[in-house]
Amino acid sequence: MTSDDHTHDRTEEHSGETPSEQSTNAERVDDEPELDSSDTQETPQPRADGAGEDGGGGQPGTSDAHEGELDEASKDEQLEEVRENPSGEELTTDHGVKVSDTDNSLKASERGPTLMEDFHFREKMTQFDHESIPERVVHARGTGAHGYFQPYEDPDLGEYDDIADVTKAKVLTNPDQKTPVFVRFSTVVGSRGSSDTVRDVRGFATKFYTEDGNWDLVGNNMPPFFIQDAMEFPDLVHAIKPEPDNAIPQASAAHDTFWDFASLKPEITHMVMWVLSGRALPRAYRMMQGFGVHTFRLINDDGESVFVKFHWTPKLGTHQLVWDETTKLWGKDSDFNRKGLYDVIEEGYDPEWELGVQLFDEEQAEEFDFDVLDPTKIVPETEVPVRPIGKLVLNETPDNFFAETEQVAFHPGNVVPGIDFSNDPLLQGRLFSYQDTQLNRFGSANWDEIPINRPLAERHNNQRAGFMRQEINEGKASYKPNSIGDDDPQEVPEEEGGYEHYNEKIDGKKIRNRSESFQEHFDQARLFWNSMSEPEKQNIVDAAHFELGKVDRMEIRERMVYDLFNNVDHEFATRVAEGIGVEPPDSPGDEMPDHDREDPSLSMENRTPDTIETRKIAILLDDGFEDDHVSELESALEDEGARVKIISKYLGEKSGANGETVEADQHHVAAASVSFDAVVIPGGSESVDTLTQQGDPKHFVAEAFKHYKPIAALGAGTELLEEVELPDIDIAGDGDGTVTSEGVVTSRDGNDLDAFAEAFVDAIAQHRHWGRSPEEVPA
Ligand code: HDE
Repeated sequence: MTSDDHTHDRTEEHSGETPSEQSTNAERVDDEPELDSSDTQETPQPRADGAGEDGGGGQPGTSDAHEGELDEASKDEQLEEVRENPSGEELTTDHGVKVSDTDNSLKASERGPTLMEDFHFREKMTQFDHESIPERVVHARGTGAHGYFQPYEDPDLGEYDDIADVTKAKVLTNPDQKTPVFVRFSTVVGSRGSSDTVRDVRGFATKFYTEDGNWDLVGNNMPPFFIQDAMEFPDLVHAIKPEPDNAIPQASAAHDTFWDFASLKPEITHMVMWVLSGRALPRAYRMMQGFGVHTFRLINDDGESVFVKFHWTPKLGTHQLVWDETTKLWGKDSDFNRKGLYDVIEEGYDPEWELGVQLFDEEQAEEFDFDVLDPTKIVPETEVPVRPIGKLVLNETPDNFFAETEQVAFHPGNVVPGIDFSNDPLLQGRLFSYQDTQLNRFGSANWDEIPINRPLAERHNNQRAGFMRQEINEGKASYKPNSIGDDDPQEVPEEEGGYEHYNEKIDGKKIRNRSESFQEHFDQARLFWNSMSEPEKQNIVDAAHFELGKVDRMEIRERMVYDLFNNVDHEFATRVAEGIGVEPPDSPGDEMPDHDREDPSLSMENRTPDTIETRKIAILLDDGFEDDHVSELESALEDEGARVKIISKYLGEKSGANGETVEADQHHVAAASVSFDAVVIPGGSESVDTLTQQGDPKHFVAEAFKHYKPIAALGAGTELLEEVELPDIDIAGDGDGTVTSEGVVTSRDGNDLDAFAEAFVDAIAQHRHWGRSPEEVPA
């Protein structure tokens, strides 16, 4: 479905009209002029309670007074009021004057100078000159999607058997309610035009448009953070961003200033382990976990509180790319993650995550050997299990990137009754920073009036003015207390839904210091290392070789090895040292924790559900391919939810040996193995002969092998694999049937296609085959 089709579908679904039949605000002006003096752009909405003239009311362009039940479609309906669709319309200026010529400026004679009175030229150019707004200082590059969140009907919540006991947040407890959401995923360090697949943390920010106001859960794809106090954030970001003298490198931590900062900040060690791991190279946004990071509070109707950590778990599993693959993607498919999300939703697959909570009370928190207010620590799942409470589904791409994805503005301070903050000093600092950063990006405190940020819940207050104010607030009284407007809008007691902060008792002296309970930095870094499989450990070591190998100053590399890594694990420090010219340490560091604890939930290898849904599979062929191999394998893979693309030297129709034809979706100039999850070489001697004479197909297979991806070959296709020479891999011979060897599935006779397809689907579900030794493969 094209994006146009998509837009039309949605419009029809909600209004029963096609866009050109509708009378939106923008179009009404262009329609046949049946205007009269009372025709306003928006009919003011009466207050829900029917109160007098001083109480809020309608808001031009976008109503936020959502009357009646809120449902999955509510945000879309609200946005519909500001959608503009030019199809079939006449060109006008911003002020509605029809334009006769938009190619030629108004000149004094044919070859003369342009005239100042050309209002159309001035308006067009002014708009263009002002098209950019400041990019986000961090998380500049991203993509977004609409969807909904719905609590499960029957949450399996263990000792807290009903989450309504611990929170009054309806968004988390009412299974009959689908709350609309907008989610934005992002990289952190790179600027807006950087590559998607850099080694970096990923943002996972969700705006819930709840009936009680907006709740923003602004999280990351890794559960700890780099630093403990918001005061350090500008230093962290200055260190990791391009260096100030030459603005190099872009979107990378691999340079002296970041590792200089890191080597002097032992609190960063735990997060650095995550960033060196495959977590920093997500295969897709839809295959990535999300975390609220901080400890938050849930509050129930009685004002009681429990601590909570939020977890998003993707239905498709948590999967990674490998480093060599990511660097090739920078050039060949630099929108890999952004396009991946857009494409699957447009193709009709709706990515899904489960929201889980870890709940623990103050007494339990006291028992942990870390402080739950310290954001460099996680609450291990071995201590507190994650309890699933609902699902997030993303099912609509935005209509306009700027209006929605660029202008969406998150703020961790947006909470609703039932959800509250903890005293985590990082979270506390964020509560200031996000409002402040939006003022910089939008130049106005009215950023909340932009349609994508506007709540669905009603809002009424005495704010009236400021740059780009959209609402026309009626009445004289814009202050409280007032008598001339019945003292409206009225405050709301807590029992009736007014937000009350948790009544925490605080008693202490003002102090600029770091708590004693924040001083241990290596225990959980070691837990992470212990929990990795050997290939995951090797990935971390390789990443450290790259990152620290880019650091010019020896003393920085030494500090990382001796002061940080050697306090995590001696063997790890030794393996890193060997690759970066640092003398390996003699013995473990003094602060290395004495434990061998593991938490299986930390390894991505334990997050691989048995599914191949949305994986992209390449079939390489040319004229003379074995018809059955292609048609049967293609339908077997598509039945399992995979997306299959035919790749050949040139685009166009390809003929099978038995007369069937297929259309090549991509040609070798544009297609690369790094954009796919697996590759198939079907039989057919003529097709395989052609492929064998070309470099591209052989390179495709060798590179897929190097990146540990599943490979399948049938009949003569097996000869191509033999030619590529895949080390230590068994290829099927005559009479062997289907042979699977480290994710390489082959059958020389190609007879039992059902069994073959099943073996290949299994290999794809495993994602990557780490048992291979691809070092000597030259791809
Ligand atoms: Fe952010 N962060 N952050 N951050 N952050 C921003 O806000 C900040 C932190 C996160 O898709 C900025 O609107 C401070 C943790 C995401 O629009 C800014 C501190 C976590 C996004 C800001 C942190 C995050 C941001 C930049 C330390 C995970 C992108 C533009 C105290 C829990 C949201 C903007 C989007 C964006 C400040 C730490 C996640 C400058 C001061 C921890 C996902 O306000």
